Amino acid sequence: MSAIKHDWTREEIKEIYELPIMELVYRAATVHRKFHDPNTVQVSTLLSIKTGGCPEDCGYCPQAARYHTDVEGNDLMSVQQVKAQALRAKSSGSSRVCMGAAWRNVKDGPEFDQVLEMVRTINKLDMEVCCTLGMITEQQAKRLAEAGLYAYNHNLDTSEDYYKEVISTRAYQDRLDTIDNVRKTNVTVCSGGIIGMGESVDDRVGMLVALAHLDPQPESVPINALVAVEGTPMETNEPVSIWEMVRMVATTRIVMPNTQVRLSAGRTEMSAEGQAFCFLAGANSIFAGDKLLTTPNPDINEDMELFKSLGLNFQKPFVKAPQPTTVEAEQSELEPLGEKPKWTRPSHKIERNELARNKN
Ligand code: SAM
Ligand code: DTB
Ligand code: SF4
Repeated sequence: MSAIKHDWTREEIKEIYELPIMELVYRAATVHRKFHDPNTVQVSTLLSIKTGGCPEDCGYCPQAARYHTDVEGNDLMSVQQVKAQALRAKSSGSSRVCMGAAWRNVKDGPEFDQVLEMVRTINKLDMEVCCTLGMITEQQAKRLAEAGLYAYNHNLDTSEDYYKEVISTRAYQDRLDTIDNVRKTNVTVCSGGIIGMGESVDDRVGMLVALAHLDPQPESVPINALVAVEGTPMETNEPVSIWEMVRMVATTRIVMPNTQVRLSAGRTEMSAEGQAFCFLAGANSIFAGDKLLTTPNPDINEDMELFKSLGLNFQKPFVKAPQPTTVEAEQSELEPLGEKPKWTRPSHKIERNELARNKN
């Protein structure tokens, strides 16, 4: 149906990733211009609607309860609090609100019903709504779609091989299955990963192969630089250099030409020039707001200044896909099935995760 290439090989992607930077950026910028307006950037505001206390062992994450970080666990935010934050985000130019919950997976019940109400509320503000709530079943994806969800974020994070060295409480296939469940609805897919976790270039390439082979490819691909948080197993990881970020962004742009490549975590460590290089290399969206989920992000005035200096425009909502309609809870035809999905729990030992857990 589409002319998008999906059958990228590891060799082809690695060859692109390792091009001299000037050649790489030129090629990426050329693809970028064919598929997108290079002066427009989509802005999402992140909102941590349920922070901390997560049962998973993701080695990068400050919200995993087992590690000794300063993150304080909170209960699920109220719909009114979320609405107020969404209005603030809208007034500062955001076209999308992305709500994150420190959950392993979604469970049917009052908390999920409250999230569905948040989705309805934000969609009615004419903003795109994204959720990142962990693993979801097909029925849960359908209920989110019915409420008016625009996008679901679920990252592959890294290659299938390296994933086993980062997380032991779930498997790569669970990530792919959740993305597949989202694909059974009209909700768009946001899936990307993190660099700087100690992975090799081959792992970065492996992740891009997995994402590029999805058909359709994700509408949005976040590229995060690890935020090394004290107390997590990756607390002492070396920061990634701006050139690694540029390479990753440019390669993503070339192999997924139609997607919005999101310059995600790690922007506080980048200069304005570094970020401009990433936009030139094909990044065309960012997360805005003083905070990501629990870690700092450039403040909105800084981003406004950056957009002004670079002559960038804010992308309006619903230019890439139409606004979903919201079905009210009382009119819903979808029952919670009360499923007990069999998400995997490989439970192999990851030494650095164990060390961080047992540290006092
Ligand atoms: N609990 C849900 C899940 O894991 O799918 C949703 C929230 S989770 C925090 C969303 C994503 O944030 C992760 O998949 C990971 O890519 C990113 N992330 C988490 N901690 C990070 C860190 N320290 N640095 C960079 N990215 C991070
Ligand atoms: C994504 O890829 N990055 C965002 C969003 N999706 C949910 C989250 C980044 C989190 C960084 C660590 C933190 O602030 O807790
Ligand atoms: Fe939990 Fe998500 Fe953090 Fe993993 S990334 S520990 S699932 S909040």
